[in-house]
Amino acid sequence: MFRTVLVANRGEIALRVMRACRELGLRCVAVYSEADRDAPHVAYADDAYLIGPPSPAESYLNIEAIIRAAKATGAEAIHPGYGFLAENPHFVRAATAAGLVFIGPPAEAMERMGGKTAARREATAAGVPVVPGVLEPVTSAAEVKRLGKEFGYPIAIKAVGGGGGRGLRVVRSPDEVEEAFASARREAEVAFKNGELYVEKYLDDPRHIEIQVLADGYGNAVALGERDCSVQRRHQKLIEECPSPALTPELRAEMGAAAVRLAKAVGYVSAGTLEFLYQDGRYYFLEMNTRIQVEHTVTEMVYGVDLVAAQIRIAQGEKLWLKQEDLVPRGHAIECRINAEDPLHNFRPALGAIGEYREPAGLGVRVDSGVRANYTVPSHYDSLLAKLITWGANRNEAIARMRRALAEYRIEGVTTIIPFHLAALEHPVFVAGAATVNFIPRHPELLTRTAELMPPATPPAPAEPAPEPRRFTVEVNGRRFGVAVFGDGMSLAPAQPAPARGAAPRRASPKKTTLAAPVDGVISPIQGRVVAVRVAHGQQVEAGQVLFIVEAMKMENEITAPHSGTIGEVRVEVGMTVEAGAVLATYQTTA
Ligand code: MV4
Repeated sequence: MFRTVLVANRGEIALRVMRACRELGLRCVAVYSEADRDAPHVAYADDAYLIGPPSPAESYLNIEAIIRAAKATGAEAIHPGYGFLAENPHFVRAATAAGLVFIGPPAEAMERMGGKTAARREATAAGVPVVPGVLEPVTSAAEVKRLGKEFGYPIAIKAVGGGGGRGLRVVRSPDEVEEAFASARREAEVAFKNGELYVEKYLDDPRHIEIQVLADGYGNAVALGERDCSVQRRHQKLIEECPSPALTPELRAEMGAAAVRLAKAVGYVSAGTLEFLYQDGRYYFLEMNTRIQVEHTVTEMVYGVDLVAAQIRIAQGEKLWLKQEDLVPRGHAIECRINAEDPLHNFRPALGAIGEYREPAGLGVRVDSGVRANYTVPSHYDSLLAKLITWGANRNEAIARMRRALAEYRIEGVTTIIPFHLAALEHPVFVAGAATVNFIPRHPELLTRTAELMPPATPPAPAEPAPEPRRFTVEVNGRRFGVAVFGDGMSLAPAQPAPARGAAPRRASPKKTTLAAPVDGVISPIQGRVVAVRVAHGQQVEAGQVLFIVEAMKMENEITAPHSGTIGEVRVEVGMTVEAGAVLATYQTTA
């Protein structure tokens, strides 16, 4: 048994996990980076520990710093959330070796499902259907051509170390094989440090359906139905729902039984998700996610099970208390991810200072948020601000409720994808429950409608420049401590009176009007790695032209010319890491 849980994550999922801890009577410890001192997850925790600089590699991915924080705060267990270290078997082993309980699967189960060809072999051995294809990596383009002949084009070349669509190439004829094979290998080597590739028959118009499982440490496992996550853009899920409009109760039971067989076969423990493609009434196992997922919420609403609390109780050694026959879906739930992105500019991240912030409420509405009013969202992490989940007695009620809740949501100062969601939820294909993974690319009218629904621009909330901390020496029980007070020192104080509506800006400070850009240049709005440079010194560019691609949190972001003109200096090259606000190129002055 443990009494204190360290949550090795940030944002909405850190809060989600801490809420489950509180309900179970457990103390919760937050960790935070220098960029997250003011973050809601830090304020919520019983105790919080600084683990390093803003960059994830030095903070939320820093295994040693996190284990040190657990030791220093008396935590006995670690919940990893999703992303960051959640599927890293080295982290599991390091935590266990330090005497901590890892709230998640054993390292061995992670490893058995980590490689995609290994996962396909495990599935095949457990009698779970996989997409027709190979069970061992391929070694040459010639071999891929033979497989193309055998399975028939199109085929998919995929990375063994892959996930999230990276290293995926669709090949439609033999003469495309050489190039696709070479470029998939390059991408896989860079992304996963593993250039191994494999081949599957390509399904042209599948749905993404995933099965939620819970397994205990005694060989028991149950399935909690499916989630349909077909509404994705470049492998980023935007809308998820439970149940899938496509499944019958019979198929749900069959896929659930297949998922339970496979989870048991690999010695899985905790919450896990098995991803499938579903097309023409058939399902095919793709891969397993050995973590709690972003969209676990819709399953919770429909099955009435707190999945995070279940993970914790299983980690405490409890035997599974749920019986498969008792797990019956009730009603329908939908989740819309509330990302700070501009849907009209390729969903590029639009993080910044949130001013007014008001969440929807009422029957059947759940908001899992990582932000609040008057909060500057750090640019070092992903763009997920919050998740809006609605439950209804049936799918139409859940949709109507979601449209109502989206319309109530006020987030001022940053651009969000709420208008895109409103457009998707009124689209006849979505309303009919007919969306496949090609829904967004095949319906450009979604973006036309999104443009109509965009709110008028609100002036960005004045970003408070980080003030110098004030330093004090305090004495606690006769021991002296150096204390640094960041901000106004009031952000943790309860019941701050809200400023009256229409009152003067929170801090009238005439100096803090919008700063003039110090240089006339092309600025990266995000921190990330430069993966393409499409401009050179002296080049004439048009406003909106894509000049750079910066990859951040596994997403490629197009950086465009803010206005037309002639480029002076190009200051970055492919492979460089840039900070948010970095000048990537300058314009030549015309004066
Ligand atoms: C596929 C496929 C069609 N056929 N495999 C993309 C990410 C990776 N997890 C699996 N992906 C796909 N694999 C075969 N054999 C289509 C996709 C795919 C996709 C899958 C799930 C959700 C969205 C998608 C969007 C495009 C392609």
